[in-house]
Amino acid sequence: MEARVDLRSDTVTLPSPEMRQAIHEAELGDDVYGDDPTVNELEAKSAEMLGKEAGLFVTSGTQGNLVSMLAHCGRGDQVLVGDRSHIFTNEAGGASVLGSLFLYPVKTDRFGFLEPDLIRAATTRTDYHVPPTKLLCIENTHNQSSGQPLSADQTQAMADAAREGGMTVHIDGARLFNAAVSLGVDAADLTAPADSATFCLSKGLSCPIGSVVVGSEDFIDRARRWRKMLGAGMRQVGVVAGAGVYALDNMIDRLSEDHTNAKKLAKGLAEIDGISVDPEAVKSNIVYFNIPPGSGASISADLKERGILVNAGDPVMRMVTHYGISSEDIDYTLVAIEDIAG
Ligand code: TLP
Repeated sequence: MEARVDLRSDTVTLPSPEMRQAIHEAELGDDVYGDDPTVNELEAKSAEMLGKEAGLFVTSGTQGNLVSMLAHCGRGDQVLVGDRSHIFTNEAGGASVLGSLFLYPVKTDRFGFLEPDLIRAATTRTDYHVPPTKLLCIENTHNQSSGQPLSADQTQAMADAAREGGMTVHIDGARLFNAAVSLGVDAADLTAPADSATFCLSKGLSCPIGSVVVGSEDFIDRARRWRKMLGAGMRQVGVVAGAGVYALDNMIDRLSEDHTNAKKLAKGLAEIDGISVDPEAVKSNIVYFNIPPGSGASISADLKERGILVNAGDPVMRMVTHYGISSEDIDYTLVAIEDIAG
């Protein structure tokens, strides 16, 4: 059956007709010369929305995190990351391979928070036996904690502990606007305690490509050089930046619909025998739930038969809501899962 409900990730979102129109109408120039007005607009707008001096359009969240780590640190430095962070578990060790940085995992609590005392305990400065800690990376929302949003106070507490140890602070805000919408705060409040942040356009904001890094002018200058070195000095890239500008104006408020759908999904799943999930823990657009061990491959195959796509986790499965998922899609999915797993 043709796929009709794609819950694998919010990365699968397609641009709306209006976004395609914005792409069509985007003014273009050579961005390596700084001549693409649409990219310049996107970078300036992003920086303003997140309360930083400057922005940099990058190809992906992974690239945004990588150029940020490279711009904050030097060869042989240590970066503190959450042990269940995307940077540590899903970015192919790029910071170590390409930047000679040492990633040190700090235990993440179940809400995506890194206890300040654990940050302090992991801080190294003068001992020559260990690489010096230079940077703390925080993830907001925290993907593997069911997309938990971290508040400005939590972020401040982590950042304070890092600064005591002389570190700078980066936020992997792949879904930062989901966090802001979920908490009902300005995204800039969430980035205020940090030196830099990355957010993704190509996830819940539904753009086809791209992420933006924000920080001080100096930091962005260094990140721009790293982006060039990584081969991502792009030319008439306003064709995709146009989607980003459109998204920042039009796609943020609607993220609350995705959160409502995720909550509805979690509540429905909690009613199904054999499945366990805490709907209260679902605060944005990501639902992780437990299935009977060994059943992941067959559940995902059976769902696929009914046109529902999920990644085959076992015994923990993930579903992500987004612009392409309606409330009816959630109903359809719950009926299917009840049938298959219940
Ligand atoms: N996450 C993807 C997969 O890679 C797991 C997903 O489907 O959730 N930070 C966070 C917190 C992310 O969740 C992701 C992507 C990234 C960074 C990387 O973004 P991209 O895929 O643009 O490199």
